[in-house]
Amino acid sequence: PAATILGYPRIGPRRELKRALEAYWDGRATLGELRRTGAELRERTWKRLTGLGLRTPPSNTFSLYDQVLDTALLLGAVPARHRAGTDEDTCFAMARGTGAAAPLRMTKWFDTNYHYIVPEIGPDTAFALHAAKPVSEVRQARALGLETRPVVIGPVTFLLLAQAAPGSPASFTPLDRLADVLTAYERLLAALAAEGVGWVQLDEPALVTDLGGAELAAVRTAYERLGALADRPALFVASYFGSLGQALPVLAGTPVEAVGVDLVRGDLTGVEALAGKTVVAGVVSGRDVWRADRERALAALLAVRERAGHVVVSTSCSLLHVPYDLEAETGLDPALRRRLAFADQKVSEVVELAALLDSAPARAVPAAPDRTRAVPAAPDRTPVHAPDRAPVHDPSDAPAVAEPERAGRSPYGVRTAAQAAHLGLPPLPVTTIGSFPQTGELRAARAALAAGELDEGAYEERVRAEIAQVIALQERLGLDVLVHGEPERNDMVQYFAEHLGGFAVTRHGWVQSYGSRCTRPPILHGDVHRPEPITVRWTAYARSLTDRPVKGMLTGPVTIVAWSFVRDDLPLRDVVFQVADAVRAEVRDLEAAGVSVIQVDEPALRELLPLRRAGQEEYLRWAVEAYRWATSAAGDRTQIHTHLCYSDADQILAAVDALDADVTSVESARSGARLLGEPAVKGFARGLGPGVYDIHSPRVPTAAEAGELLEAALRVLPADRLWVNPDCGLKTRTYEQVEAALANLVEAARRARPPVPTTS
Ligand code: THG
Ligand code: ZN
Repeated sequence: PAATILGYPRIGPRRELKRALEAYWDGRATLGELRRTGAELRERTWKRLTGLGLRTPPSNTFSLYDQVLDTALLLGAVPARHRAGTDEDTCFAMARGTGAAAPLRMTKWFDTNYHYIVPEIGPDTAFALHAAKPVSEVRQARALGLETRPVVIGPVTFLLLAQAAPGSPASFTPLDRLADVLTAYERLLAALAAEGVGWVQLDEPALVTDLGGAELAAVRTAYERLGALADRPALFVASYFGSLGQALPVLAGTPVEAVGVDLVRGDLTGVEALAGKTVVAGVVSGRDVWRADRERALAALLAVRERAGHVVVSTSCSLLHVPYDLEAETGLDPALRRRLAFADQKVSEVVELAALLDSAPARAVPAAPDRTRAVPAAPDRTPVHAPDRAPVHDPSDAPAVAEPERAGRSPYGVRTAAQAAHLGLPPLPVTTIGSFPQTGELRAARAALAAGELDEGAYEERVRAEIAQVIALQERLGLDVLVHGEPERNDMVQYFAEHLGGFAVTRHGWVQSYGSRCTRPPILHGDVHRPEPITVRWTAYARSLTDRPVKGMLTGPVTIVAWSFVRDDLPLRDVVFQVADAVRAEVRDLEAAGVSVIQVDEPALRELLPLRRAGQEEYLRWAVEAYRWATSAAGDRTQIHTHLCYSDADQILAAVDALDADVTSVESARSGARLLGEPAVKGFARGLGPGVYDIHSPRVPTAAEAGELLEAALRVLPADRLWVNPDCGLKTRTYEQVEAALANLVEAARRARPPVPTTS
């Protein structure tokens, strides 16, 4: 049968698109140059994919910023405030804002570390097809002699991911506009048919979440209407990140020609309903970097063929979430390397599996029930690893998962008294989230160290000098709890991975996070252990420079795991607890070094939340337990802080309270009123620092603005539990902005503090 993939990375194997975008945004390159880079990357991708054996590679998987944003542009769903002279400038205005217009919101793409731009749809949004991008990609490929399959986000997922435009009536939801959106999709299909396109892929990952009756009805309406079009390409509806569940029989009842199912995270339930259609079977994971287990994959493919008939072999989702090419990683341990597959290797796996399936005898497999077991039901729990992978887990040094220590810390009320006596902080203490601006000089020093051009000692001196400056700055500004500024860290997860056993890091393994921003997710491949303390010497050095408390800065176990590629031969929970053990040891060492405030961040707590409600409670239970295990080594006097990045933190605030951290800082500068209005905030029983400085913007808040947010917070929270801090780390800001903003925060806190009876 045929082989295909649902999508491919687009930032460029050497992040060529990142460079081109940032050059264009900074005015260092023309739009023509940016367009040329895009065209080169697309050409390279198609040639590569056909070279690896795909007959009809996907097109329109390229994006200058984000595929959901591209779909909004395609459908004409552009807020008036963002319209600009060119399509590209309109796109960037929506994504990044302009001097005059706030950008659209950005949020996580399902349970990945990719972020999409949230379209704004209102009752008056004037949909109008603007098919230039997919059409021109089809033409560009054809000029190279290649036929492609354009990929577009499907109408149901598009509307479910959109938010109601500001000013929409309370009863309005974007799905109310389904009929109008479908008219635009009909025109798109007609336009692609006129180009001679054979197949179109409509991505519907939202169908793997819990859908209600209205959503399922929308699926039926959408695909009956699009399927009924007389002159159209064949329709391939791709689902991914889980099982279709109730949406499967609904899709099966529509005239679409092909349905994509994720057989890595999902299973075979109900596939027989797809008999008569093509089943695009996602058996090669697009979410990890492990080689596929051929036998399991082949068994799943045979089962699909047996039950449904016509099969195409595919990846479980787009390869957007994995790095380009393992060949670029020459520094990896060969034993580990043999277990790995990046995007290009996964394309080859799909092609090879298709050939294997072709040569497999038609009825070689016993009937159904047994076969389903070949495909894991609970994807992130069940081993699907390659057969030659070394056994890595030694049960004898299993972490203390079974009985999380509870005796360690007294209840919050008891601890606060001990901490108040020990720390002697004023009400409304001012602090920061941890990182200070990363100067170009510092990045250059780290690059020089990696390249062997700077020795360890000189680098260490450089970092110490930076710490000393950051401490002096915070003392001068009058902050109450200081940080060392994290000049030694590249990325908060990469840094810990570099210092823990059981992880490998890559040189070129960049994966897009949003827009031009990428991360290099570490590879957690073995049992995690901490050979020696990681952060203690930097924090201890910072402490030696000041009499004020210095906060130790750690990343929490869930976040370290969520932002890494994780071994799949152990339950995720066990892996998280192994990391929690390492964090716990670090907490203990920091405390022993005299550090009395320790922040353990868990910004990805929400990210690993299962997409369907069924598994959410259990997940939150063990995720919270792992955090408490990591932090409960601290004594009562040691104040534990945590930080969560996203404004939708209110959705899981109950779980956040259960983390039992003494102080939690959250993003709220952009959405302060909304967050503070949440009942969960009123009920929040511990210290809270709602961000009063939006660090995602270059703007410096005035003391009056910060003061207003503090006054609003004081109406919901008592002064002895309220902290004053920015929204997030200061890494991406300049010192000029940070200095001015922090001075205003200190001023606002001083004004808002209740008058203190004078004693001296
Ligand atoms: N680290 C990791 N994942 C993350 C975040 C993070 N996911 C969510 C959130 N923060 C937002 N994502 C990013 C990702 C990357 C960057 C900023 C926010 C970024 N990256 C640098 C770049 O692309 O130029 C490279 C960083 C590096 O040198 O490692 O700025 O903080 N893992
Ligand atoms: Zn943050």
